[in-house]
Amino acid sequence: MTPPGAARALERCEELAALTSMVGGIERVHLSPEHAAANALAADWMREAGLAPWQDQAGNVCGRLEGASPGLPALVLGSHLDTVPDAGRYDGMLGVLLAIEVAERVRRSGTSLPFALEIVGFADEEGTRFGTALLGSHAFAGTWAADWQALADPKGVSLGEAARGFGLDPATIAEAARAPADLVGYLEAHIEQGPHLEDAGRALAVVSSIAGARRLALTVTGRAGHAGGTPYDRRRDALVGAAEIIVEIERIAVQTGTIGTVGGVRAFPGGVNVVPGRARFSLDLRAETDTARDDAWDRIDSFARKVCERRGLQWAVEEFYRADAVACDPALRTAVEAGIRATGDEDPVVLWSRAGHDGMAVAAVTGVAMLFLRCGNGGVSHSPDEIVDEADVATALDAFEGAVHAVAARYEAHE
Ligand code: HGY
Ligand code: MN
Ligand code: MN
Repeated sequence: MTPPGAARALERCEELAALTSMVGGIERVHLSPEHAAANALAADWMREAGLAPWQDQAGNVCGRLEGASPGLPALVLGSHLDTVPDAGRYDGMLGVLLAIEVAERVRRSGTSLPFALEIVGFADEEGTRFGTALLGSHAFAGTWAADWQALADPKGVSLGEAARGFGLDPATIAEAARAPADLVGYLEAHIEQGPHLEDAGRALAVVSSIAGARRLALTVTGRAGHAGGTPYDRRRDALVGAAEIIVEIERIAVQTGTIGTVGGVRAFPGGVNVVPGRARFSLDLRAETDTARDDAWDRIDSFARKVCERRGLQWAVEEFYRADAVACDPALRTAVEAGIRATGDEDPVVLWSRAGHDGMAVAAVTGVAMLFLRCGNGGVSHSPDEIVDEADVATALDAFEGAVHAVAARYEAHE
C-alpha cells in the first residue's frame, strides 16, 4: 500500500485514467458510467482520508472534514474529474487528489482548523459532452442556467435525461448551490498546461487571474459545385473562404496577444469531387482580459465578413459558451504565495492562467486562488503526452498544505 503523499496521488491518477470510454486513451465525460465510477473511487479515497463524502445534485463528488467545531464555514479545495477526448491523466484529477492528500495531512496532524475543509471533484469542467463547460461548478455557485437541462450531446441525449440516467433529479439542481456565508474560499492546485514554468526551470506558480473564454460555432455558406466543371471565377467555395478566415484568426491572435484556436473544421457535403457548399468550424478565443478577447473577436468577425463579401459567401456566428476572466482573491493568493515560500521558493512565479478552470464559476460565490505546478514535455496538456515530475508533485503538495494553514492563520487573526 503506497503511503500518503505525491506517489499515492500519482498512483491514483493512474487508477482514474483507467475509467475511460475511449479504447487506448482517456475520455471521461459528464454523467457517464466512467464519471460515476470516478466519483465512487474519489468518495472512497475521501472516506479513507477521514472526510464524510457525498455526491451533490449536479454530480459533483464532495467530502467534508469538520474544523474546531461542527458546522463551521468551509475552505474548499478541489478541481475536476472529467476530461477532454484523448486526455492526459493530470488535468483536473491531480488537483482533486492533492486536495485529498492535504485533508489527510490536516486530519493526521490533529490540527483543528478554524473552518471546515471541504473537497470537491467537480463534474464537467471541460464541457466535452454538452458543449457548455463548468456545469458542476456553476451548480455549486448557484449560477446554473435553466435551459442547460435541454442541452443535447452528440447522440441527442439531453442533459436532463443524462442526469436522470445518472440517478440525479434535474429538478433539484438548485440544491447544489452553496451559500457564500458557508464558504471561506476556494483553492485549486492544477498543472500549468503551458511551458512557462518548464522554460523558467521553476516548479510552482501562483495564479493572478484566469483567462476568460468564448467558444463559437462559425459557418461559411457558399454553393456546392462540380470539382471539374466549376470555373474558379464562378465558385463560391465555402471551405477556401473558411480557410482564409482561419489563417487570419491566428495572425490576429498573435498580433493582439490573445489566443484563438480552431479545434475542428468540417466541409459539406464532403465529397472529394465536390466544391464545398458549406464549412463549419469552432473557435476557442481567450485572453488575459475580456476587453482584449472581445476586441480580437471584433477584428476576426470584421475580416470574415469582408472575405465572405468578396467571395459571395454567407457568414453565420453562434456563440455557445462564454466565461469571463476572473481575478484571483488577493488574500487567498497571498496564502498560496505563503505556501510556495514555505517550500523554500522565496520569489514565487506569478502567471495568468491561459487555461480555464472551475474557479471562474466558483468566483461568483466565494474568493478563489490557484497553485500551478510545472508540467513537462513543453507543458503539453489535453494530450496523452501530459507529464509531471513526482518531485514537483511533492513540492506542490507541501505548498498546497502550507496555503491552507496560511488561510487559517489569517482567518483566526481576522475572526
Ligand atoms: O479549456 C480549458 O482551458 C480548460 O482546460 N477546460
Ligand atoms: Mn482541461
Ligand atoms: Mn483542468
